[in-house]
Amino acid sequence: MQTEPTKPTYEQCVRNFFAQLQAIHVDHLEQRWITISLLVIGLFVGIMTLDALFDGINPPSKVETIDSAKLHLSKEFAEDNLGVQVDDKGNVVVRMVAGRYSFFPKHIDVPAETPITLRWVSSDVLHGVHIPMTNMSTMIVPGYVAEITTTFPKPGEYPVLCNEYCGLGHNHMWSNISVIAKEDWKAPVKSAVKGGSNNE
Ligand SMILES: [Cu+2]
Repeated sequence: MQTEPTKPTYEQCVRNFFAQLQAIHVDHLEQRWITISLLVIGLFVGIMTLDALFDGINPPSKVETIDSAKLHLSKEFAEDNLGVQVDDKGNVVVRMVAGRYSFFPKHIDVPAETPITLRWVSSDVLHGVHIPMTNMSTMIVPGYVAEITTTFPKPGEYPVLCNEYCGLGHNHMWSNISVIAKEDWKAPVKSAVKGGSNNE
């Protein structure tokens, strides 16, 4: 009489797997390179984890759409609404448009040691924005709003650079931000922040 083979348990499968793994002959030199590779991967993952936890460097997870062809007609990114504004809760919000080959407005003043929410849109093609010495580095994809909150550690002039090739004038696409001591900075007199997540 034939008996039906019993199904191996999960534990047996794991044991078999490790037994087979141990039976494989791995050359000493190979073992050394596998160890080095794993250490390098561990190092990179560790750096990324530390950056994400302590420096706020992580991929943007928010998806907010906007019609790039009608930015001038949108409430939020209309020309007179661009630049620095302070909302009712006292948060500093900066709105900027990236277009071939500049960032608009061309120059802004913001306070140091203050969390600043920067909202970017593109009026034409894919751009990028990078501000050295901060966690500010993102792509500005047409049709989407890129948002990053950053803090400028100390007063000074910070360059704003496009880091995605956007055409022949790409290398001229830069701007700058003046970071002023917190106590010397005055909020621009403007109408209250308009717009937000409802740009359509
Ligand atoms: Cu560019």
